[in-house]
Amino acid sequence: MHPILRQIKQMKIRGAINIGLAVLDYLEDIGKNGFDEEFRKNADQAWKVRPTTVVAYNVVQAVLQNPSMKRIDEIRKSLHRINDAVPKSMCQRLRKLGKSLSVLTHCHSTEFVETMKQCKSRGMDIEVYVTETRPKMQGKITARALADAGIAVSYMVDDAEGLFMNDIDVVITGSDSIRKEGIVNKIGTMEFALLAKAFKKPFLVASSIWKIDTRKEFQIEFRPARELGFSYPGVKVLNPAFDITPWKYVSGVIVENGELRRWKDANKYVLPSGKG
Ligand code: RUB
Repeated sequence: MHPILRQIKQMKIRGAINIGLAVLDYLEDIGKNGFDEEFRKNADQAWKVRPTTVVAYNVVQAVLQNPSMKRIDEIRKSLHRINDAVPKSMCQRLRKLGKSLSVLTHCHSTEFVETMKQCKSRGMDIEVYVTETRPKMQGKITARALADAGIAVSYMVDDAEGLFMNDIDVVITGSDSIRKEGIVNKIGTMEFALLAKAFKKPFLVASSIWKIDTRKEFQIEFRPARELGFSYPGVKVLNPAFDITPWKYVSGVIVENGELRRWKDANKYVLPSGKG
């Protein structure tokens, strides 16, 4: 396996946009041998390494439309712009909720962390609760990044979210894919959304038009059982990496130039890959 794809598989590179950027590095590397049939075949393998995360798929489709180094570079610039545009939109949305906000999040999303930094730089008073996110503990990445940015942050076990639901103003997560069935994100996200609904708190998602998923076939990635650190004869260990939050629990999905409240709203956007 190509070293970049191996790093994606082993989650040394992770998070939807980072995976998309790494896939572009991979395409650039294999493109050095030319953009022929072999390139097309190998390009199509890239998104299958972590199949749930649609950015990788959309990036591959966009490059395959017109494969060249220039095209790869254009797409790279477009992905980099997300981490500026989406946090800006998200901050404007959050400002409507108040100047001082207590936020609950799950896992690690670059878009979420950048949003919190933007809000702070605009003078908002932000406090974040983050869950550890078993079994890979990506909550630690979020907690460290926020603390390093001078944002008040508390770290807690995954099942503590219900206890703090009364104390927070809004739940925000990242997203891997926006689909007809709902929002695909780290396993556990659906519980956050359900609790938010029960406690009448908004559930917002930081996303991007690159995450709109129009693939008919879709699979939730199941990772190796060994990541859970438990085995016993007769016990089947399940390790799904993502879940799907139905649209009825979602208050808004923030993308570059707007907000989606239902799947139908995705029709307004032509995907950069040309599909959609
Ligand atoms: C990460 C995860 C993130 C999204 C969005 O899962 O679910 O919320 O990928 O990330 P994993 P970003 O750790 O399994 O990749 O905002 O960085 O695109």
